[in-house]
Amino acid sequence: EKQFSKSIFHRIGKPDKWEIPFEKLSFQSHLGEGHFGVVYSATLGGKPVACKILKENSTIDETRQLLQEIELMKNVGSHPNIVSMIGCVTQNVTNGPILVVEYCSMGNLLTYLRSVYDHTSKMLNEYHEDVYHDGRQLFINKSYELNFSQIESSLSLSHKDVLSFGSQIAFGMEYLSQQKILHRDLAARNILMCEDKRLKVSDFGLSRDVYMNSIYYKKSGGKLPLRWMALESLTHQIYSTQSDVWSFGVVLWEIVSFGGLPYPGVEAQNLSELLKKGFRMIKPQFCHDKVYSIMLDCWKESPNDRPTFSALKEAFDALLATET
Ligand code: ACK
Repeated sequence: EKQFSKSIFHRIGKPDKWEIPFEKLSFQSHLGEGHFGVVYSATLGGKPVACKILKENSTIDETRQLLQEIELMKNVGSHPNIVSMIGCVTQNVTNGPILVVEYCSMGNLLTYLRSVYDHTSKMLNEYHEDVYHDGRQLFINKSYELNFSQIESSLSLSHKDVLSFGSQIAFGMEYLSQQKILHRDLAARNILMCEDKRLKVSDFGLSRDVYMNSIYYKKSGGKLPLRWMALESLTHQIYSTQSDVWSFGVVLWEIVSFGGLPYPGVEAQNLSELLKKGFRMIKPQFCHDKVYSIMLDCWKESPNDRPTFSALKEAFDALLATET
């Protein structure tokens, strides 16, 4: 199968303006692994870039997926809150295609949130013996009467950061939806961070162009991000921009819970039954009411009752404007 994948690869794609000669890339370090690819940092003419390549022994299907991702990204265009494509290597390479994208120095949002959590709980534990954590939830002994702003001042994730994250992700997703692209795997692990806490929506591994249909029916199986999926995606395999909005609500929950696993204590296979009955995640301890109410709106049962990404961006910008 591998040989076949190489031969199909050689037949695919004529070089276009995106083509980068392989020699121009100097590879540096292994950044991590995604769905099916491996990500390396590299430089291109002295500029840092990130390169996505296939894992060893990739199948023909994975080769096809990476080529599909390359083609999709060529058409996405650039936006400040979307990881943009720099180019690709598809000619004269034996180990499969390479997708070259802009480098985001701070890595993914989930890792960032968890390091904020670890740093903070360590700091709090040093100063307040009655602050303890269970899983990823922080508990504070009421007798200390620590209020949110005191806690917040010791975090490197302020309420303003939360609002800015919400606005940035919604802005990037608004752009994607205007390009008629569904993400279908919007999660903190698929959002990258650059300097100054600038966020970029990434990983179009599962995304699909929607073209004429605004709703995409997924036919075949595969590993699904169950805890991020909208109710109609879980029950009827229906995906739309409004199911991406549901996932956006889960990302908000990940942010305010410092990188917690959504639906703590719930088995993923029981999720759709619970959601059908109206069960939703409770407000995380450090979450402001207004942010929680936006989350709940994203998790409305009927897709049309959920806010649009444009409305979400406006809502976060309005909340940001009230912060000084
Ligand atoms: O937290 P990370 O370093 O950020 O670990 C993951 C890993 O590769 C697998 O996706 C990192 N990564 C992916 N794309 C980029 C990029 N464009 N810039 C920097 N790091 C990236 C990601």
